[in-house]
Amino acid sequence: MISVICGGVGAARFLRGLQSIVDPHDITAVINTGDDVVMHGLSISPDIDTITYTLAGAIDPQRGWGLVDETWTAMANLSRFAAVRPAASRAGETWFNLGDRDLATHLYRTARLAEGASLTQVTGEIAAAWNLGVRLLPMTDERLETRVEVVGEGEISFQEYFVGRRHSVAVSSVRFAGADVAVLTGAARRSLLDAAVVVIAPSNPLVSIGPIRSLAGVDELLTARRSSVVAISPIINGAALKGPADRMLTELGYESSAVGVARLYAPICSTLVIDQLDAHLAPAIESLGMRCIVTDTIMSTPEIAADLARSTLAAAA
Ligand code: FO1
Repeated sequence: MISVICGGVGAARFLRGLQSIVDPHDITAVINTGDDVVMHGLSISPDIDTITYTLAGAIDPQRGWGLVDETWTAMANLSRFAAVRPAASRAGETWFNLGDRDLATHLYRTARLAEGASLTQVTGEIAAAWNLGVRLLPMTDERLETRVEVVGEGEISFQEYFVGRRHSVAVSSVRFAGADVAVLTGAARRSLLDAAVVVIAPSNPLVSIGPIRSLAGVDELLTARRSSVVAISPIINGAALKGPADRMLTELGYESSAVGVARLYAPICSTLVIDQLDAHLAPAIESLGMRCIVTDTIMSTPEIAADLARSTLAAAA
């Protein structure tokens, strides 16, 4: 059994590679829910959605989120109400795009949560509806919300930062509201304890992996089994392939490099997989007490993702 600690796009591509080389039923994904947001009264879990759609082969390949062949009729029709919406109202907002096909997922999730189902149950049902073999688990069934302090603006939600501001504003701090109350689910805990190998996917260490690590006991659990925890650096040649991880690391006082990632993960993880472009950083990473594996980590094709998964599992063996 392999347990993968996941954010969104990078994790989804890694899982797609992994499920092509091992039985998908032997893979569990423990997924960040700090990005979750309520829009139009609908419960949206972006990282769970991205992983579900990617593993189903239904993700939009250009955007990296949402469904392929999407239409946007519902969104377009919301603009009718812009002129009549009272100033203080958030009804009918259109800055966060929900495609017509994607809406079905959020309608189903919201209705099941309202019936009293847990996010773990609903995520399993949605994964089953897409015939996924990989087991998808939200990190928690409680609300934990990633909040971002933007320079000159104050605190906003993660999606207001990521989508609303196109993550192009400087950040001075990040916090995980509710982390003192939210708990890692029992299923996620068992997966992280029982797996032969735990992989930390190439996701943003601060706002994708960070929320999972903020849950009580997670760092302790990983530290206790550190020798079989392997991470893949999402930073290549000093930059993130997608998203704001590089700028965020710098803005929050970390180094935007595979070495910076190694410093964050050294207490919980024995091995870091880095890209060939960063091969010269291997000695600096090893001096932190980690093994360093150098390979191609840019998952531009399913074959490269499969090779990366193979190297990652070999590194853990
Ligand atoms: N990302 C965007 O950049 N713009 C959007 O309008 C947007 C809508 C959206 C709707 C549903 C969903 O599941 C994901 C969506 N995402 C959108 C992606 C998502 O917000 C981010 O990629 C992640 O939160 C970062 O991991």
